[in-house]
Amino acid sequence: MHIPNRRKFLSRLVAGAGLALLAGCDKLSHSKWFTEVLSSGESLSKNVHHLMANRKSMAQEFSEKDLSPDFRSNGTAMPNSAEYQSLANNDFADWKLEVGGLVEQPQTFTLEDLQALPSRTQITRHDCVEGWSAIGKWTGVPLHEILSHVKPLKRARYVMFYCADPMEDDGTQHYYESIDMNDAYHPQTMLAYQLNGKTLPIKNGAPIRLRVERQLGYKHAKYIMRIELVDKFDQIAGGKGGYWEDSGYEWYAGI
Ligand SMILES: Nc1nc2c(c(=O)[nH]1)N[C@H]1C(S)=C(S)[C@@H](COP(=O)(O)O)O[C@H]1N2
Ligand SMILES: [Mo]
Repeated sequence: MHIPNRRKFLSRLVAGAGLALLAGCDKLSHSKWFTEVLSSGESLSKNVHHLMANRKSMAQEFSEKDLSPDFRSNGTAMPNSAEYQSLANNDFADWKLEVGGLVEQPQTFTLEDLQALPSRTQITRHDCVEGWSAIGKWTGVPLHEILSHVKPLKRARYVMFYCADPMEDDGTQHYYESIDMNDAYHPQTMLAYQLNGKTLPIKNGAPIRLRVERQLGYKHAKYIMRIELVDKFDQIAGGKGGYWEDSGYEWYAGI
């Protein structure tokens, strides 16, 4: 059988990509040409294609008419912390987001800084494991914009989000979450500062909350105070990468 060169090239490329992917290498999936090769669908082994397509796929987006009349709050509705409440009393003018860890250029961003960066708006469905869903319109700064400013080191594998709300009365354990670099660079992953065209309400995570659309509700960290890039999280808090994960929820809550 005659196999054109391009086909040969592609099948070798894809075989390699499959291995890289299984080895946890995210580099290829961030490159534009690779995504284009993938979407050509040419010569792809079914398994690799399935795996990659799922990890690159967009969550469904809806239209204004689908919006839920009220986007309910779940979990914390007002962080029980003096620091947070004084920031809130001043409309978060003094709030600063620290982004550090395994990056070349740690940086802090004010809310104004974040709002000055390119923004994105999307209407998506939020699914909570407690059995409710809501459709909301989110506006925010794509996380990849932030990452392009701080420049993650090659060994960074996860993005940690540390939140303002204490989860125990003694104030030691705060809500936190983590995602991998694949979700971090996904076009729909954002730090949202608006819900349904208005300033994000406190009950939904002001001043910013994560939207990571292909994942269940508990991954969408609200009240984010600090972001840290790490290569592992087994030494952080309960070691499972998130507040609910530490008590048994799946770390990977996506498709
Ligand atoms: N900081 C923080 N983030 C959080 C939570 C929380 O209690 N604290 N609850 C999570 C859960 S279980 C869900 S379903 C969503 C709820 O978001 P909402 O309050 O905007 O509905 O936020 C998630 N992020
Ligand atoms: Mo949830």
